[in-house]
Amino acid sequence: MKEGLITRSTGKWYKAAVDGETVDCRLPGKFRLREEEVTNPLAVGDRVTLRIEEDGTGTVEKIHERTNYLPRKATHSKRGTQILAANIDRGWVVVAVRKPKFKPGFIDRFLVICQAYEVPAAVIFNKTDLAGKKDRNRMNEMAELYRELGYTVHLTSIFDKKSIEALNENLKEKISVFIGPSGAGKSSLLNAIDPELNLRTADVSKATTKGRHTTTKAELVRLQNGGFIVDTPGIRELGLVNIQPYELSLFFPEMRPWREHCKFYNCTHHHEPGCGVVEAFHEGKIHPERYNSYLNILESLEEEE
Ligand SMILES: Nc1nc2c(ncn2[C@@H]2O[C@H](COP(=O)(O)OP(=O)(O)O)[C@@H](O)[C@H]2O)c(=O)[nH]1
Ligand SMILES: [Mg+2]
Ligand SMILES: [Zn+2]
Repeated sequence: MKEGLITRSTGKWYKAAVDGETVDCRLPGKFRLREEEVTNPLAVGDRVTLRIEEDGTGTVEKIHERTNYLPRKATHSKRGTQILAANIDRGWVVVAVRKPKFKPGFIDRFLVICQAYEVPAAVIFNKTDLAGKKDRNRMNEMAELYRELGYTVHLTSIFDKKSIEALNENLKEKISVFIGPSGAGKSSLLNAIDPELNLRTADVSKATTKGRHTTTKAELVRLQNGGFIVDTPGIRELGLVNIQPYELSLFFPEMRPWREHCKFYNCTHHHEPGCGVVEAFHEGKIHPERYNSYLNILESLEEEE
């Protein structure tokens, strides 16, 4: 018996990393039959016990319990939650200071997803080399804000060796997910960390034009530093699943303590009288951009209902 880590889960055969090697493996039918909420029984990031056959392939004997996972937005044809990746040590949201234009709301949406699924989250502000003085001030303010909320923050540029080294250090021996708008520099950062990866990078102008969106199947890519990274899935694949509007503030760490001061248990901290969160906001205890993101996400949750 060998312990393996699932690195690919498309088609009939799976791939697993076993002692630094890649083993093709099969999943016996009994695992598929289990009636569960989740539609894919085995996802990238899953840890398994394998029986190695004479031909060198593996048979999954046991799927170990997941510490966490990130959901993939369900397609209409399938019921239940699809798993994007399991056992994630850290979810990184990667945004560029400039090119493409910085949109703070994107960060908050991803942080909420991570918070809801118990995935430790971090933020990367990339392309610091393009920042003017104003950008730099704004970036430092945002970095400070997120650090105060408890998130790891890195300011990076592919031209700044030190910043790449620091990021590399944080990905060592871990399973990480990079997510961010097309053109933010995710592939470039990974190439800078590990040139052998040789991932395709694209110009922002090309990357943002319509139709260029390619749905990549989630795959765990091995880094030379012993870490694994989920090869950047499309943003559209990540959904806010199963969150009720009145629960949303649970996933904003700075709002959580004020919720108990709300008059209504199902307060959405929007229009309700006697709202502890809105009061805290007026007292300057919640950053206006974060409250604004909260309202935007709330609106999209209410639309989904
Ligand atoms: N100036 C600058 N350009 C960068 C940096 N990182 C990436 N780029 C450029 O941004 C473009 C998009 O990068 P890419 O890695 O394909 O972004 P992805 O879509 O997030 O994977 C490419 O033209 C890169 O050369 C950076 O730190 N500074
Ligand atoms: Mg890319
Ligand atoms: Zn409230």
